[in-house]
Amino acid sequence: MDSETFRQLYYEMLRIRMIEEKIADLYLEQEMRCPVHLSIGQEAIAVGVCANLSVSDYILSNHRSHAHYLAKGGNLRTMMAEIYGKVTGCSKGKGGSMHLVDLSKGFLGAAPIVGSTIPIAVGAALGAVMRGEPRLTVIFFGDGAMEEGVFHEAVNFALLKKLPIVFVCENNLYSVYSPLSVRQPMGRELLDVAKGYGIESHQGDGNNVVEVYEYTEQAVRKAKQGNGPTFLEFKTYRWREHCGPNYDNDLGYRTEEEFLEWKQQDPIRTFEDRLLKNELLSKHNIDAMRKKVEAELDGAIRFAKESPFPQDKLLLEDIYAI
Ligand SMILES: Cc1ncc(C[n+]2csc(CCOP(=O)(O)OP(=O)(O)O)c2C)c(N)n1
Ligand SMILES: [Mg+2]
Repeated sequence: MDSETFRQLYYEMLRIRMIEEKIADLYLEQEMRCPVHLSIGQEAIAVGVCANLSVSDYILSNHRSHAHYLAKGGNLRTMMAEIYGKVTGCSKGKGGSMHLVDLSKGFLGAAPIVGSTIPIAVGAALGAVMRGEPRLTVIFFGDGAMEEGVFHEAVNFALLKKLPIVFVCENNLYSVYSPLSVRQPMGRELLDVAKGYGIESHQGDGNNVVEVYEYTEQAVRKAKQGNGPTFLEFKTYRWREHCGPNYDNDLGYRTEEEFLEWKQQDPIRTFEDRLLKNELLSKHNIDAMRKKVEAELDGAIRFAKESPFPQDKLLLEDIYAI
């Protein structure tokens, strides 16, 4: 990996972090009226995976989709407008945070019904093969989605048809307030569940962007050579509450110690330390990057706030059910 790629990975993670922190701050104004599920703490997975994809490749996501959308090149202005419910939003203001889409960048969509986008991604991969298109599909989902039956059907079918798809499980250890220990038999890793289907599977550190990048690189190469799907499980941790801008460790479903341990493994700060130490990045570079993101964010927020709401007569147009 060259130094420019290292800097780019850092920039993409920093950008996503700053955007989501801004969303969290602005959420308190109560002008964003949709739920928001933030990926703060989980940025390395979206960035490390998407850095291997081209614009024509497809990705699909779930309720926690801002990072995926942004890492795939989705338009920030239309994302912000969507979260504000404005007609200029990427779903014309009718979807909100959990229904982002940017077809021009291969972001086919996101939906909050847990597991629902997994078979759609498999269908997208099958469609690409049937049309003879060289593109690949990545599906992002959480550990909770592996408990939906549709995950199991989808993996089996993708393997059977040798589809060019990469299954990326972001294992942040929780489904809302339920830890894996109350949802999975003791000692069984999610990786083992996937392996049971015979799909090539790997488990990596989801807070290490380079590790994520490298596992994905192999999976993408394999899929593009026509050798079928791969399952990747990346362990990580969500810093904020399941849904919303706040911290919720006081609720008692997880301990402050656990949270602080994971915070020590901040994917951005640990990578920053590494790059600074190896002189691949300077404090000056970081300041410049921050300023660039702030300017971009200011423009996107102004655009979103100044845009109109959709008119009543548009209510029943462009409505799709998946
Ligand atoms: C089919 C279905 N069941 C339950 C829910 C409620 N729900 C929304 S998000 C979520 C947790 C999903 O956990 P996971 O897949 O691990 O993603 P994470 O939120 O941890 O990123 C649940 C249970 C839902 N949206 N859809
Ligand atoms: Mg989870």
